[in-house]
Amino acid sequence: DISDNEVTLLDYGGGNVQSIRNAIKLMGFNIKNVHSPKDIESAKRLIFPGVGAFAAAMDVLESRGMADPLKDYIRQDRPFLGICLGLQLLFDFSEEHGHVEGLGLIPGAVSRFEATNGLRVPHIGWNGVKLRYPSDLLEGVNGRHVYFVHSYRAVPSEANNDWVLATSNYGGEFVAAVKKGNVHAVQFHPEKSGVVGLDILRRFLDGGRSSDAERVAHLASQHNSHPASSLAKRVIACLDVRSNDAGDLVVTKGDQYDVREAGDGREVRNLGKPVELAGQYFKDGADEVTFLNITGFRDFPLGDMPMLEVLRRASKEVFVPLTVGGGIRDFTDSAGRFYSSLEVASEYFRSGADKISIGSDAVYAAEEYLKTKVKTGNTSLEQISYVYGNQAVVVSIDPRRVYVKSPSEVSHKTVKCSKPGPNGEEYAWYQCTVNGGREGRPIGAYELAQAVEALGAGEILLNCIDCDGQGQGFDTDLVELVSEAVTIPVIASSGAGAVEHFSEVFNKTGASAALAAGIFHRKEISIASVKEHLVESGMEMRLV
Ligand code: 1PR
Repeated sequence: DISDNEVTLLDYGGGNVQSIRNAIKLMGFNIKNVHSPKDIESAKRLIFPGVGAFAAAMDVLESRGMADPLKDYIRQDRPFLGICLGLQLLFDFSEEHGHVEGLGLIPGAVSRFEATNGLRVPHIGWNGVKLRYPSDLLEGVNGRHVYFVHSYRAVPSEANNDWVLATSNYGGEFVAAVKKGNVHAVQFHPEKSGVVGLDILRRFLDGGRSSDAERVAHLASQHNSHPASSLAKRVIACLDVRSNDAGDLVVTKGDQYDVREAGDGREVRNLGKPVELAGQYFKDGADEVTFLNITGFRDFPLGDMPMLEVLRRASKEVFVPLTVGGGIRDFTDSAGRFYSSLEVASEYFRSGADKISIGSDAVYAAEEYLKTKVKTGNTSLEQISYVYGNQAVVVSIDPRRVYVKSPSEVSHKTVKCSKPGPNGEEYAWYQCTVNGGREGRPIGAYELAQAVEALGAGEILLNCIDCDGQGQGFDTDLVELVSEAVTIPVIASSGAGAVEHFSEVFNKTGASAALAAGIFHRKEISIASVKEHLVESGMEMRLV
């Protein structure tokens, strides 16, 4: 039977589904794409990875005549796995963009998480799942962490009781998985939930057809259980990538953003190969991996094919979320061809990124927005967020500390410093920079964070030039300042040198994640030891 290792994928072109493709291929399955309603009718197994906005997805399904065949397929109780929006669309309606009708197979509404009482929205990260009754497909996730990224969710009710298989908690109980017969759908991303998630796909795909599938089954059965009942803090490994002087793409690491060795040659520091390191960090238990193409501001990334190749290869072995940044902006090449920032981002997504990160261009967008108070919809940030959803758009901030004697000296929001400045200054503001810290701009980190949230950022990657590579700890003054400015999640970055720095930043600030580079590259501290320390400090972490 030729369809024995074939799965039909309903990809309506709404966004970044490369990860699910990679995960399916890892299981030894071939993908048959849905081009017409007939492909749904003839499917043997159907995976529906919904991405993007609810209304846009329903529009596409209806305009291509796919909504009815999809409903029929599900009503006939044929093997189906919906993911994320692929779960939400089964419900009656969504409140995303007003009131939009869904497929109406499951009673209930899909509504937004409320960003009250410190709840950060989108809900991004590893949360625990609780099964209501045993299930072959999802047995392995019960009481474990899986990866979620969404702002809307369905809630369990009397009316949909017979569908709800599993729930999670984020400011209240929400639907994590539904099931009826052979029809399953999950709110989380199995393809980005490490071995636990891959094992769900393997089970859906008849146990898989590859040695990788066997390995997944083996590893999944070995997982010992740790308490998983809420959103875990994330530990992120970051790889700053650029070409060295010989033209090879290497992982480098700066000292306050200077990535060249001291001494005469001043070579670019080389800490390893990007794909190899990313694969290692995945195995070591990194909750996410971030690539920053740090010379992207001057070398156009679509001209930089090696970087895209790195991404393609890394995304075939890293089954936790991959974020990629650097060089996302409009660009005209030497032949006069114009590339929009959306095209650059789309190429990153196609190559395997789950989230993209914008640095310099977001600073210009924020400055303009604060000046005019008008959202033009034309900035890279707004356009990418509109098409891919704000949960896929990270803004990376590169601020530098500027001490002042009194807050009244500047119009930017200041903090009272934990440690006074060199001349006894008690306050500081954080000046945003562009082009890898080379140029300071007249905007503070607090103001920038608020502006980019308004323009559609779903998360903030908060670096600090003063702390970068120093190993003296995160700048908790800065992290708390920015955490207070926004309701989207904040990733603290720069300065990790000891496991205690991670507990410090989580205890003193509202950070949802902490990112480090140098200590992991130099193998001074393992990701596992960071997590063990955090568990001992009483925090819920995803352990592998
Ligand atoms: O402006 O959109 O092209 O994006 C450029 C991206 O590259 C930005 O995200 C910017 O932060 C990054 N970048 C540019 N230059 C550098 C540099 O180091 N010279 N790297 C750079 C940023 C900071 C972190 C680092 C942490 C943790 N590096 O990514 O990984 O500070 O380091 P540590 O744990 O060793 O202290 P655009």
